[in-house]
Amino acid sequence: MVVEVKTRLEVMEPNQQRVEANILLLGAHNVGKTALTVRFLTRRFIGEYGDIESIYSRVDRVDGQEICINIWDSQAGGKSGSISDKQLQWADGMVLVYDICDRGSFEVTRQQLQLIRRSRKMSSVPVVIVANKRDLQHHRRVSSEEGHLLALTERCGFFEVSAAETYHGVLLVFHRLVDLVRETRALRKSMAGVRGIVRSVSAVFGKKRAE
Ligand SMILES: Nc1nc2c(ncn2[C@@H]2O[C@H](COP(=O)(O)OP(=O)(O)O)[C@@H](O)[C@H]2O)c(=O)[nH]1
Ligand SMILES: [Mg+2]
Repeated sequence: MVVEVKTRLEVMEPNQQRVEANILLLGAHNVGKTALTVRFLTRRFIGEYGDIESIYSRVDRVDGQEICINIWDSQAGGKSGSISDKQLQWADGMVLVYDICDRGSFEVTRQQLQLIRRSRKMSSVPVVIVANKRDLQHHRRVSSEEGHLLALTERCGFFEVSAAETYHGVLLVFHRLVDLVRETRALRKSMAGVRGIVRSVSAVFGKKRAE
């Protein structure tokens, strides 16, 4: 069961258009998905989190535009790294989280990226990879370079953060992804416009040739 939690942090002015961004958090168990979500929503790090799958909402202002950020803090993933069709359909952008101290979790991220890039609908969805728990340097099992390289080859954003230590790094992750979602939407819209023009031009010239 997925629980929906709506947190209204700002009141919207009348007649203002609200933009929504659905962000799906994926990754192996225990990498800090809920810790990152709670940090972003409340600025706090609590330490222990339950295992309730939830969708949270926060209204934010990014580049002067009001945007409702919906975050699906998933429980799926595990070793298989599976992602449901419902999740794929819902998401406008994805955060793939691994724990720098857990090599297995990095492999789950790799598998999930392959699943996403192979899915026809999702191959161009904006993705940000998050290497979490950077405060635990002495237990590190995945180097920053490996994370960077994966992000570079798969055309993703990359951040190393500590949900335990800072709010700012976590805020940057979500805001970067929201930026990427907006850029992707604008690109799709202009592509649709160009396709429309091409269709109209071919219709006119096609008709002329037929006459
Ligand atoms: N040291 C450290 N521990 C963290 C960090 N983020 C999460 N944790 C801990 O890792 C454990 C799993 O976190 P949780 O958010 O429940 O992981 P999830 O299963 O991916 O949702 C918890 O004990 C958290 O306190 C971090 O940045 N640093
Ligand atoms: Mg969790």
